[in-house]
Amino acid sequence: MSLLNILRYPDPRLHTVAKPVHEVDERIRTLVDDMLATMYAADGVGLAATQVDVHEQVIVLDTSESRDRPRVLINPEIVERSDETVLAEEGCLSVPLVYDKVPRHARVTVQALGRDGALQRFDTEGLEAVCVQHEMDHLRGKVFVEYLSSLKRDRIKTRMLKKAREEATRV
Ligand code: K2U
Ligand code: ZN
Repeated sequence: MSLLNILRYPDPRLHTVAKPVHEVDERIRTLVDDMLATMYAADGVGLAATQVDVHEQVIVLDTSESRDRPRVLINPEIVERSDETVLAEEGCLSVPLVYDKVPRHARVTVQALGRDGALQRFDTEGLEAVCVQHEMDHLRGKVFVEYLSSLKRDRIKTRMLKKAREEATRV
């Protein structure tokens, strides 16, 4: 298994729209395994393939306390969503150290292929529902800071670019 490089906002590749996976084959299973290893290593609870510069519809997540109950979502669709919304604090591995509240549907029903290629359908709520919506935004080329005001977003962009410059000049 390999740890993959996570793109940092405002990298333009984060705004690429992911394409559907045509076959859940060895290449996709290896990608899933590498994404899971990368997510756990980065202490994330979710990761979209877009964030590792692979523009196919693959998401991994694990919102369990024990960090040992991964979900793999290939070609995910939200087929039902509650009218009720929640305002939850979000972060993003592509926008480190930035947290802010984003409105999300409180409950969603998700349909996707699993790592074995089988169709799965489940209802979820709470942190997992927020995470699924956050990750599916990534597959549409959307980063959570785009829900924030332009003033906040511009400040974040400036901070991220400054951080990237500092890291590039660090020996
Ligand atoms: O997409 C990512 O960068 C992974 C996010 C997923 C996520 C965002 C918001 C809410 C739940 C999951 C990371 O896991 S960021 C870590 C995190 C987790 C919960 C709340 C805030 C930040
Ligand atoms: Zn994210």
